[in-house]
Amino acid sequence: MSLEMYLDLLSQPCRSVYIFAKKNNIQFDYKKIALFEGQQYTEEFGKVSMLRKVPAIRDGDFCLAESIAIMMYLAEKFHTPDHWYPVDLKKRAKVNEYLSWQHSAMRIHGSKILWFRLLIPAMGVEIPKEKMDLALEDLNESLNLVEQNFLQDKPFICGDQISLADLVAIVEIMQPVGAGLDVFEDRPKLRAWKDRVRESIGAELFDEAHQSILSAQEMVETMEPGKMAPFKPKVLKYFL
Ligand SMILES: N[C@@H](CCC(=O)N[C@@H](CS)C(=O)NCC(=O)O)C(=O)O
Repeated sequence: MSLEMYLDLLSQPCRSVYIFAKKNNIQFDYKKIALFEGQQYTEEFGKVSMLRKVPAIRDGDFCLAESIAIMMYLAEKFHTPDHWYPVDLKKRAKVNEYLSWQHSAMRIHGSKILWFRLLIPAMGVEIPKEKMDLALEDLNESLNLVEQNFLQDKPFICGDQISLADLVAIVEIMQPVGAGLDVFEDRPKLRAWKDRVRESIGAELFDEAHQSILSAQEMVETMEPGKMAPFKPKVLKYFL
């Protein structure tokens, strides 16, 4: 049975897994789980992901959730080039350092901007200015840390070559871009790194994977009224 990947490319962890698999020529069956259609709640998907979140994979009778765990599994199973997830103890530890940090920092703050600027207003709720200001402050702090502490003056976060740290970082940073925020404005170093990462991944694959997030504003504008209503209580409880 072939490797199945359950994804919605609006989701940042899904884009990381998708790009990683495609870039490394890992063959898989793409199973779209449309989050705004509520497909994560189907009985069938519950058999793949006990967490009912994407990304998730099924490899034969083995199911796995969590993007980072999935990419580590794929890196080891398919022996992807060493620079992605180096075998060297200290190099791997530096990749792990970013991957451990991002969950509660870059990922959450980048994603919050997409919800605050685009998706929550589409539910008919305006975000109070002070909450938006705080969210932008958190985002900027995380961007500063990526730029000044993780990247420093190196071409990539862990040295001369792209690793899982850069891949995960860039897809997180693209999330607020989907809400129309140019996070690269006044950040030439970050922009140059983004261009290097895009080139290393391949511009075509990078752009294809980001197509749905970069058209998120259009998606919201053309959405049927009430489409987001079922998600509203959960989303507001989580974010506000
Ligand atoms: N830490 C997880 C996060 C997974 C996650 O939160 N996925 C979201 C999309 S970004 C999801 O499936 N949400 C569906 C829901 O909560 O109903 C990972 O890195 O894979």
